Amino acid sequence: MKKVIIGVFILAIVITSIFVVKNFTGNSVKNEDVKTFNVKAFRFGYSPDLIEVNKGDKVVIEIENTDTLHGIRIPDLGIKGNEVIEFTADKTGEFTWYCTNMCGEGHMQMQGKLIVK
Ligand SMILES: [Cu+2]
Repeated sequence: MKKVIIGVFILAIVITSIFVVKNFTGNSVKNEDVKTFNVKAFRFGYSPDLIEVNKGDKVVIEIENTDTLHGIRIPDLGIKGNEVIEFTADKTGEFTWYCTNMCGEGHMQMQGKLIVK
């Protein structure tokens, strides 16, 4: 019986420690540089169609589909989304983005550019 009580006690300490470590890590993530952009998507383009961030930035792009569903996909980074994309810019370069959803005859020409410096 004593062993069971000690076991439960140790388990409680371990679980508490995990929560403390998790919260600590969560707080440090909030201190990172988060860059949020609002991009309007329309037939057949984006506004803005050029976004610049720094390497290491956490990037959030909110996509405002103004007429029909468009979205953004950045094949070189393996990212896509219809309403929002979130990622950490861990690679420098210029990355072209495209429309995610077939939206009409100009769909293939819809693009924008992400520059990571
Ligand atoms: Cu499209």
